[in-house]
Amino acid sequence: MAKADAKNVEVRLCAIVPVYRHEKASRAVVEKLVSYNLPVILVDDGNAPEGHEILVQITKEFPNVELVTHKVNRGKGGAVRSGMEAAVAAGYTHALQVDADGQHDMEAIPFFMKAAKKHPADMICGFPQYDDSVPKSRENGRKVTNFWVAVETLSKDIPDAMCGFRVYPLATSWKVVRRFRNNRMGFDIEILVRLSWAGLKMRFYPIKVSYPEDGVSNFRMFHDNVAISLTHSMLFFGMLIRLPLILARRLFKKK
Ligand SMILES: Nc1nc2c(ncn2[C@@H]2O[C@H](COP(=O)(O)OP(=O)(O)OP(=O)(O)O)[C@@H](O)[C@H]2O)c(=O)[nH]1
Ligand SMILES: [Mg+2]
Repeated sequence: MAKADAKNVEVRLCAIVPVYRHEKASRAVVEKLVSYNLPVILVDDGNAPEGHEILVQITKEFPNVELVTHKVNRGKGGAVRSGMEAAVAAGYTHALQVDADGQHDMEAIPFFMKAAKKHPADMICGFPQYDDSVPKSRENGRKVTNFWVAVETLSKDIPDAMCGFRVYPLATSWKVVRRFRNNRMGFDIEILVRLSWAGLKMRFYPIKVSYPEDGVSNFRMFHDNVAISLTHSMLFFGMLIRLPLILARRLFKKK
């Protein structure tokens, strides 16, 4: 991606916040994003009426916050997809995806904004730095995922594929997202693998992540792990089909 760092590319950045059962925690997240002058697209992913009402209130309270509503829950992937569609339609070039649960260190936002402006064609990803509050099961699940992602991309380009804090260059990402439908938890993984197949450069920067004791997690240990395993099986075969292309690109790049 030699053209990636083109100096005069105009970067119009917004934030996409998918929300399911995190309507209360999302207020602080929105407040922080707005304080950095970021327009926000909140995606209400089929929350109960009281949750929806809270999100409507937030859009009234803060400037530059748009609400996209799903009547029925679609899943995290479905929510980010709708957010991206709205961002592209509104003319944004880049989107910072942030989880609504407030687990990510929001002080890192300016750094990620700068990185996106400096490398507008690249994918800017958070590399989680957990404190002691991270559940062991989640940490181990990530290790398994990251192993499979290395196999699926035949590279170490993606050291973490699950972090919910990242900046998408929308033109490339939306083209890829339109071609697959992974509405659930496998989305975060699948999009990065597919963007890597498409030749996008991945840049990783540390982001602190903590799990508050009273935090709400939607992660369903059995259901979501099965869905993630299916995603990996499909991506593994996807890699086999693309093997000649991936190898040819590597050879060509080395010369
Ligand atoms: N799990 C889940 N999250 C959704 C859904 N729709 C939107 N989201 C949002 O997607 C983000 C990730 O959800 P979390 O429940 O925090 O999932 P996670 O971060 O992978 O899991 P934890 O590591 O346990 O926090 C949050 O902003 C949710 O509000 C959904 O249907 N299921
Ligand atoms: Mg979370």
